[in-house]
Amino acid sequence: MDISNIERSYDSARDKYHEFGVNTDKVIEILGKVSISMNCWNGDDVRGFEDIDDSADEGGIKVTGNYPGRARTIVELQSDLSKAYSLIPGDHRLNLHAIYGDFGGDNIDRNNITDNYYRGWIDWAKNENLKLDFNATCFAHPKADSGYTLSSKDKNIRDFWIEHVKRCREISAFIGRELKSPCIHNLWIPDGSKDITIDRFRHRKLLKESLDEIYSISFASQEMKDAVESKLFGIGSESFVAGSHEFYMGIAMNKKIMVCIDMGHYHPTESTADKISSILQFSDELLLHVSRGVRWDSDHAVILNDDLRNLFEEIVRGDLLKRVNIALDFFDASINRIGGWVISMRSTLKAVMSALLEPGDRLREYEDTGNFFARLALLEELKTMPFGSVWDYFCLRMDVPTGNKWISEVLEYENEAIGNRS
Ligand code: RNT
Ligand code: ZN
Repeated sequence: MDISNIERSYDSARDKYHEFGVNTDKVIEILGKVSISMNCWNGDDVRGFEDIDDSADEGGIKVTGNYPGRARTIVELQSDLSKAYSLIPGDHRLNLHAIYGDFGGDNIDRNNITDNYYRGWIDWAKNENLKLDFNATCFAHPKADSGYTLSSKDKNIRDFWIEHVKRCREISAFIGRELKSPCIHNLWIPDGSKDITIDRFRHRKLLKESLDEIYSISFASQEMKDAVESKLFGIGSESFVAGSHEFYMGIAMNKKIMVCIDMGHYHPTESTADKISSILQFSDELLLHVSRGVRWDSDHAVILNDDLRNLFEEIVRGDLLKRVNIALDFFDASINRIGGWVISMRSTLKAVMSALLEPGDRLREYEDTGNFFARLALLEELKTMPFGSVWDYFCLRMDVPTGNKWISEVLEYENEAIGNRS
C-alpha cells in the first residue's frame, strides 16, 4: 500500500472513531510514548555469555525448538537487536539478564560481577537510544542445581545468591544513573520442588530473611526500581514454588516495591488482566511480563489474542498506563528469533492501541446508567472498526515498515546476516 492509500484509509478511520467520541490523533500521540522493555534472552535461547558449565539445570524454564541462527556472541546479539528495533515503532528498552555481561572469556562467577561487565551494553544502548532494565540470574548455575537458591537450607548457597542479587541491584542503579532512566531490577528465582514438600514454611521463612537482607539497601527511585516475580509452578517444581503470588504480594507491600505479573505464571483460567485494578490500589506501580502460555507457561512469542487485549483494556480503562511498566518475557527457539521479537513488540503495541481506541466515556456512561445492553453492543461493534488503518498510519508516522513489509526484511536479514551461524 502506498503512502497516499495509508493516509486515505486513516482519514476515513479517523471519522469513524470520531463518531464514537474517540480522537485517533491523540491515541497515536499517546502510543508513540509507550516504551516496552524487550527481552534480550529470546535472541540466544537464554544462554548468555558466561564461561560456565552448560550442563546446569535450567531451573524450571524450558526453551524448546532448534531453529538455526541463535546469536552466539554479544556482537551478534546486538546486531540482531538493532535489526528488530528498526522494525518496531517507538523508543523502547532492552531487558538484560546478568549472564549477558561482557566477560571477555573470563570465568567470572555470579557473586563477583560488577558494573564493568555491563559498560559495553550501556555504551551500545546510548548509541541506539535505548534504556536498559536488568535481572539477577538465579538459575542455570551449579549452585542452583538443588532447586533452591535464596530459600536454600544451606547457608553457603543462600549467601552466594544474596551476594549475586545485591550486586545486580547495584549494577541496576549504575545503569539507571548512566542512562538517566530508572533501571528496573526484576527478581525471579526458581526455588521449589518436584514433589510433596514438607518444610514449605521453613523455605519461605528463609526466602523472607534473604530478601530482608537484600532489600535492606535502598537506592534512589530515579536510579533503579525493584520488582519481584512469582510463579505457580515450573518444570521440576510442580509441587512447590517458594516465591508464590501471595508470598511476593506480601514482600512487595512490606518493602514498598513492585510485583511482576507474568502472564504465564497463573492458573490457565485465571485472568491476569483482573489483577491490575487490585494490585494498583496498594502499590504505585507494577511490572508486567507480557508472555503467551500455551497449555502451560510455555513462553510462546506474544500475539494479539484476547488475553493481551483484555490486559491492556484493563490498564487503559483504569487510566493506569503510566503506572505499569511493560516488559516482554518469552523464548521461542522454534522460529526466527528476530521475527519473534518483532511480532511480540508490534502485537503488544497493537493491544495498547486497541485499548486506547475504546470509547471509554461512552461505555462508562452506559454502565453508570445501568444500560448493559448498550455497553455490550458497543463493545461488539468496536471489534469490526478499522483498527488496522490506524495501526498502518502509526507505523508510517514512526518511520517503520507498514503492514507486512517488515516480514520480508526479517527474511532478508536471515539470509544475509545469520544464514551462516551454526
Ligand atoms: C521464569 C520467569 C522469568 C524468566 C526470565 C528469563 O518463569 O518468567 O521472568 O523467564 O527472567
Ligand atoms: Zn517472567
